[in-house]
Amino acid sequence: MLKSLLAGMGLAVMLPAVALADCAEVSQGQLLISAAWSRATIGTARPAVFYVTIRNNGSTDDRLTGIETPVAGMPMLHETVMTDGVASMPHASDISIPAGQTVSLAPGGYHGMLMDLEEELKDGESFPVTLKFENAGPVSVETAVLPLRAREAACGDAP
Ligand SMILES: [Cu+2]
Repeated sequence: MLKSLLAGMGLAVMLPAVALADCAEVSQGQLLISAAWSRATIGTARPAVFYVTIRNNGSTDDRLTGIETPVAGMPMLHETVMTDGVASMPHASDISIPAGQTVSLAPGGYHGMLMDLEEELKDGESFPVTLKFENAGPVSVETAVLPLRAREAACGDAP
């Protein structure tokens, strides 16, 4: 919130570049998308992850119906489900973003799975992901690549 305030005042240049890359906020319609991040990969054989925080400030429910990115041939939405202590990741056809609520794609829950990776993701780099919303339409967000063992976005003030 502080960052968007500063950006609005034209003071964004005073913030460290790293913080901006990791914690870009994009608003479209009633949605605020923030803290998009992924993890570095070793080669391209295994899929990469995509995590993000979506805040719905409106009075109408929305729905995330898919994601697209130039770094992966088949990006998908997944859910993490525990059954008898065994985790599985079924495909999620869409993710509900209820009015007035914040939904996070995060480790252990809903997440993006970037299948058919086109390039290795390197720590410190970033890449664009387009989120497709039923009501708000497509929204692109710059996604920070964090180290292999990262467990959360590197921004302290994620909603
Ligand atoms: Cu998955």
